[in-house]
Amino acid sequence: MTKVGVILGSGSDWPVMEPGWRLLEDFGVPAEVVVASAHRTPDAVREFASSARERGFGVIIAVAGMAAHLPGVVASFTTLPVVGVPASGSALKGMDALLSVAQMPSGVPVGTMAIDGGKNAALYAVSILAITNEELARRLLNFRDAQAEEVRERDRALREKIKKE
Ligand code: RP5
Repeated sequence: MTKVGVILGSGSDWPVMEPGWRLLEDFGVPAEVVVASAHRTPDAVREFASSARERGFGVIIAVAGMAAHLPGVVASFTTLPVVGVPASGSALKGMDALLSVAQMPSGVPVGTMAIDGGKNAALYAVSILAITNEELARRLLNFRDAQAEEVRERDRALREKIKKE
């Protein structure tokens, strides 16, 4: 199956991506994670991104905080879809990363997730792969059904609690 590549600007970004990583595991999507910084180890970023397509990746999730040039730099080295996740661990609480991920120059797009949106990034990656994978599309529908049932259950529980009070 086509793989998802996850690139973190720092090991400290892992908690942002961990829920998404678990989700990829639950969906049975093969994924690889690498820590590579656009500023501290730019050669590693270039190597990972420029060879990603030929190594079987179909989409790349790039997580970074602060200036967050990482998703843009990754996108400059590949034509695979790149999903950027701004991380909140800065004095500006991720607003800096959000703006720099979203404001890419025309011609080199990066899909921008919410601040700390690692789980949605994983779901988005799965939905990209599901375009050509019916089994994954079926799992996405099951996920939505389970999610809806959870909301209905909370609705029932809250109404029940209020009635008793
Ligand atoms: C960014 O700087 C990283 O993506 C991380 O979010 C932030 C802090 O990195 P560390 O100093 O924790 O390595 O480049």
